[in-house]
Amino acid sequence: MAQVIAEVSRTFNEFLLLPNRTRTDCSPATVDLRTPLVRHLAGERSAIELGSPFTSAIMQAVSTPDLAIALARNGGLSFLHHNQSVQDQAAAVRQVKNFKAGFVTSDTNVRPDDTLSHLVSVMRRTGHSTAAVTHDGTATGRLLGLVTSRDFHPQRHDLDGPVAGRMTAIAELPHAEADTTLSEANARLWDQRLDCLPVLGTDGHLQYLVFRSDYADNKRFPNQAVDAEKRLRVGAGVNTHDYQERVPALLEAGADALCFDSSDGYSDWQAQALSWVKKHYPEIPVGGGNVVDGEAFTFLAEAGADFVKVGVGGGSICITRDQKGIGRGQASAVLDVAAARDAFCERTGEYVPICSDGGLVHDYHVALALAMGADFVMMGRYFARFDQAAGAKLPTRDGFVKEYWGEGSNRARNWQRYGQGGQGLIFEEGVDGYVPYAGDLNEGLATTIAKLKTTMVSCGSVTLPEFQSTARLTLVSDQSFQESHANVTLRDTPATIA
Ligand code: RVP
Repeated sequence: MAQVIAEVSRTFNEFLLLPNRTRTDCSPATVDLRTPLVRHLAGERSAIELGSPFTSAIMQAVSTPDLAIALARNGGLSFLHHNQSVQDQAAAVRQVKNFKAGFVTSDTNVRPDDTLSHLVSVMRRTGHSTAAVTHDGTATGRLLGLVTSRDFHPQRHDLDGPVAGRMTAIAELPHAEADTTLSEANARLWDQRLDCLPVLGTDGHLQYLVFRSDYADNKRFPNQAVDAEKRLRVGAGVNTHDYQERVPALLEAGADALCFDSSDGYSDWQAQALSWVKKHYPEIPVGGGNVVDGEAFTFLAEAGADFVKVGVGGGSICITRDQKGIGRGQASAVLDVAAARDAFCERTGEYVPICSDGGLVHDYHVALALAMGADFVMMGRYFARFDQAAGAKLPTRDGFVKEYWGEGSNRARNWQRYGQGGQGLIFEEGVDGYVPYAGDLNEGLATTIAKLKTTMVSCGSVTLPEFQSTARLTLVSDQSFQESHANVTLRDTPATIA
């Protein structure tokens, strides 16, 4: 007869945090959201730490290079999806690794013999008013000068004349060497009262432009997740089918961490794949999952996983529970796996971080997941709402929405993630839908981080380990759940007030 686990399977909505005493040293400004990403010795620091405990889902609709850049600048990490060719995924990793904050690849470029009217049309197309004049009109050609919209006027100058006649030539143009840091470039912009500083390679070819107008933006991200060379960090999803080809290509492209991505990671396939990576590429951290109980966590940790993802069936686009009857409430899953993580650490002296993946509906669910022992969270729906995600932004009667579809939907057909036998999906495990549009990731995530910090302050914690070890949770009844919400008629609800 099957074993029935006595404990009910619970979700985040069934819990609330109790406030703890808030000390005077405890304020949002002193809260430190740093968290370990990968396996490390207990009491030591993880080789990769995130500045904030957020990762974006390994999904077509979510983790684009643009989103990875924005999230890493905010201290988190994206895992670029593997539902694309090895070459395309490696190129996406390269795009993130090549990003240099404040160093812009010029998109407005002309040749010296191009006419001013051509320049006007290029500026109109890009919306930018500074153009690089290079020998071949490309972003990386030999720089001959800069020309801006202030250098000519259609009524004063002959628009059929060449750009060279109005540009500031390279001989008179302050410029920087390739190894210039952003703070050195910014210092020159201000000291020499420049609007733009070109950065050149040794052969005089243009590499980047640094703009004074980006200065405030560059100061905005004190918490970036960067590698030893100050490049933004990025992760990549892999699967148990083509990993022997995919893993080396992703490493070559510069991925900082990999993660086996499966709707059910408690399998010999995943253990074999983890061991293969550990044997051939011991230097690259690799995570596993997804699991929902301690037994499965221990299995993957022993197989070499450097972190383990928790969650089956809770994703907002996921219908695995409806289709297969497999899954577990996310709160119960995280609590069970966190206990196994601590027991594993006690036994081996090694701490293997865990990630709560999927099913985070409200911002406060992030705090609950962390309090329950998750070291970081992974979110799909949350990030899919932002400009930087892949889905199209579409107008509706009430505003905008973004497309968001599951990896197990017919649209994504990520059969490598779902063990249905053979190459293809026999039935869908995900849906294709819309989420409310939420604008720029930087602004949305700042609000979520502000809420998380104030929750931690109410719980008397300034670090995540402190939060995890001191948080007190209570189960809520249906009645107290209802009491949690506003209990008045809201102003923007049409209603007759008696
Ligand atoms: P959510 O944040 O609730 O949108 O959930 C995202 C998670 O859902 C992903 O990280 C992944 O684990 C899971 N997922 C992705 N696609 C599907 C599916 O099609 N069923 N599920």
